[in-house]
Amino acid sequence: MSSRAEVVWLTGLSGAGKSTLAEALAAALRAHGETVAVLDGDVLRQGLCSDLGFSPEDRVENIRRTAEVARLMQQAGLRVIVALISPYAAERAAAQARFAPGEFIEVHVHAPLSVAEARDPKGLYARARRGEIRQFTGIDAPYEAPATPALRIDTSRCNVTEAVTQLLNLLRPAD
Ligand code: GGZ
Repeated sequence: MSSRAEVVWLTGLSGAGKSTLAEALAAALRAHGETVAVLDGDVLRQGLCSDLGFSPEDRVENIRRTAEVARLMQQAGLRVIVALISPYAAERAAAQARFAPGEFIEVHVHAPLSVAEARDPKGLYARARRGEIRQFTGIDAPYEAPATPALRIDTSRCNVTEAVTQLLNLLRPAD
């Protein structure tokens, strides 16, 4: 069996809770002594992916770059948690294909669109509804929900602690 820590790939709508769960899971794993990197789409888009927008082509490239960085980090011995909308099933499959079997865990962080839109922490859904932002996932750009994720967490039905417990139960203990 591989001794590399699995990559946890959190996919879901903006406002579904990916970043919150990524940071909470990272904190829990660090408390167990793991060295953890979080690759958050919102952060990556400020640097590594600052040349990319939200066209389908740019999202494909965004997912590809993120998967590649995740792979490099994982090979260097880190636990990697990805929080990326990653709306296309084919691109998530391509990301998974970069890893050995069992080393990529796809988690659908789900909230009904109405819930994600009501949270709207940055006001992006409101701007998308007003037409100020185009190609916004869930409004006028698609989100292809995973058919068979390792785990689906409905963040409208459980709290962060419960969600982290479910995530931890998926993972092998660190070597
Ligand atoms: C989706 C957008 C958009 C559009 C800006 N569509 O929830 P956030 O605000 O803080 O994080 C989201 C982030 C999405 O980046 P990703 O790299 O995860 O997307 S993808 O995997 O589809 O490439 C959101 C914000 O950027 N944002 N405009 N049009 N989200």
